Amino acid sequence: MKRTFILLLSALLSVCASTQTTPKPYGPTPNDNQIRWQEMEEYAFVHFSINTYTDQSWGNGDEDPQIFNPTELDCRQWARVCKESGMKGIIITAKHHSGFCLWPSKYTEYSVKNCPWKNGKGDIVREMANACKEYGLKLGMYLSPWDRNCADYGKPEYLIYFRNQLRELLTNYGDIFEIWFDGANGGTGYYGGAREERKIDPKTYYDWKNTFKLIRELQPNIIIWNDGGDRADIRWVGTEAGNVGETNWSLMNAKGDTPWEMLHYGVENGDSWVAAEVNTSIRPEWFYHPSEDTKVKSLPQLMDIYYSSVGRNGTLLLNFPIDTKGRIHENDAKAGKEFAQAIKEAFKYNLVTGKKATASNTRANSKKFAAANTIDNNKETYWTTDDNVTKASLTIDLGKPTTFNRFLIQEYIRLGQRVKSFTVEAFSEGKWKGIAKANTIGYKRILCFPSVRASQVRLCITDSKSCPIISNIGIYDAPQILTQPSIMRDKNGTVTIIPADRESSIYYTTDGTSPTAKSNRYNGPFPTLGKIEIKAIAHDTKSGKSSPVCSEKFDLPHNNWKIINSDDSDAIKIIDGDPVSSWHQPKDVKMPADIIIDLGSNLNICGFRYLPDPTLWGPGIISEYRFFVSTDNLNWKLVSEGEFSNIKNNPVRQIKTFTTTKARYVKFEATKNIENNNNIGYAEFDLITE
Ligand code: FUL
Repeated sequence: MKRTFILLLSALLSVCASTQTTPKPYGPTPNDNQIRWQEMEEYAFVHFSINTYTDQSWGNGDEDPQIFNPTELDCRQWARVCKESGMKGIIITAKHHSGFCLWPSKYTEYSVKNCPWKNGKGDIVREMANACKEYGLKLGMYLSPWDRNCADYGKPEYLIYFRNQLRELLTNYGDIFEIWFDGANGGTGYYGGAREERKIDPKTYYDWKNTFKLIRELQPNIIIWNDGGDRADIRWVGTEAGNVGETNWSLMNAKGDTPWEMLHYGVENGDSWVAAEVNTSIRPEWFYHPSEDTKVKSLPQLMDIYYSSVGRNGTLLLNFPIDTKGRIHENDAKAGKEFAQAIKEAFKYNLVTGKKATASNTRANSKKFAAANTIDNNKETYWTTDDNVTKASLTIDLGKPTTFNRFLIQEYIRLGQRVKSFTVEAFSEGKWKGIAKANTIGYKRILCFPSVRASQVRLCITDSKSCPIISNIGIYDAPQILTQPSIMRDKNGTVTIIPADRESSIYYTTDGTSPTAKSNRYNGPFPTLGKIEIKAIAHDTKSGKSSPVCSEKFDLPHNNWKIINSDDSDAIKIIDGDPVSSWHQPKDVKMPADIIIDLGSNLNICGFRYLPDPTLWGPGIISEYRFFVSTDNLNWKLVSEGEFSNIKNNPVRQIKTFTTTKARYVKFEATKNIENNNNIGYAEFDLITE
């Protein structure tokens, strides 16, 4: 009896002792929904709407539902492709800015109800939900708050409509893991025939507080994405290019504005847990455009995005556009599959498996907090130090000289994000050498560096808000992936191919065929004439490996072009073929502002391309334009006008086409920019000729 009592007492005491030594949470911590979401790491977007059929980035709300007619729509193919691309869920654009609904909403006629597809009896959201279930994927909804079709948009009544649609989407399609409210809000549109501009205050108009309440009632496990108004569960990272800051705190402040820096880097001492979601498209644009079939991101580009999102404490939301047939294009499917395989390959074998880990300090000298917990393949155990220790090191003995080029580390975020800076060192040839350093860790951090051969690896936490808590460490030797070169053609037709690294050789073709190591070897810039397609690869003779193919189609060179309404000699930068150089209209020029180009002779023109200035600050990106042609520089004909819809968030090359017309002079008129001021910039301007 006495023995049992003593045993019980000592068991109780040891439980108390270990609970006493468990670190207390530091600062804001994620809730279960946020943790579940973060652990998904990668999930997909599918963009599909009425504007898929007009080749535009956004619909205006007046497109006829009759044009929406996918002949081979197959949501199971979308799910299969996403699954094979490593995605854990799919967020579907149930309603984009046009207001066109992919489900037969009871509250509008502007939906699949009135299109030829399945004689108006179909429901794409339902087919998506079923396909996700079949493939073991989670389902998410994109419901654009902005609705360019709805007559009530801008009025208080719209909120009832918006919430009714939310209710439909969040009750009829099973569990929804994430809801996405885009930040583009208010502007011109059809609005039931009013065809006007309607402005709203995105912070107040949607009464986010009560809208969020409704959402959580309907779907208690959901994650809410919202880049304006009330702070939601996760945040946008301020760019659609596919990266978050190298320093990335999962914290924000619950109130106040969110300038770009906060979105991109988080807020070190923020009062709320709002982790980062990196959204980007597998092509330059979000919706399907046939002209981008050759612009699908290459494997090196996708890997770079992976390391700059998941590898920097973010999740990756990767978009697959749906084509006019209703399928993900084969090029995108192929790229997605290669991407998933490359990630698998890179992290196939963790070199720390079965090795020994020791630390400079272990909390209460307890096994429960020992260094070995970082390499035990169990995310619930961790290494931590005594409370007052904010600098500490952990060494992994690899047993023998081992080659590696990736270091992966995870904090136990349930107790907060703590580490402010750390370094990684390698022991080789009898001494320690620094190989990488960074600031934040968070849920997951992956550091990439040139291959190192070493027998020991040391993690040094150099600063932490409180005792560091590390749950997992991985060391990997990822296979080399060659990056493709980039191709440029100048004003006079001279082609330059720029390698991404100094070691590999470049091979190219000019006849549209795929280059191999037997094609022309690039030895320097070469002249070309007329319209041409150049394809190039980088090739490493040692490994025999080649990069993906880079391909560029060029229209006529600009030899005889002259900008005739500016004396500034720098204006030529608009047509010099170099996407990095840019030119801005002089400060005193006000909207609308023109550039007029003399083409030297009459050409058959059927479109133009505009690349905005790529610099981050004050780029003067044109968002609305008019485009005129003339044969005599006196009489001008307007051949195209409109908006560059999503150019603010995604400043990629814009393409506009129109019926072929003969002209010697062209006038590109900027009527509005994204900053609503008179800053007017251009990186490149080009024509599409017949
Ligand atoms: C943007 C939208 O305007 C785009 O069309 C796209 O849906 C993207 C994900 O968000 O801001």
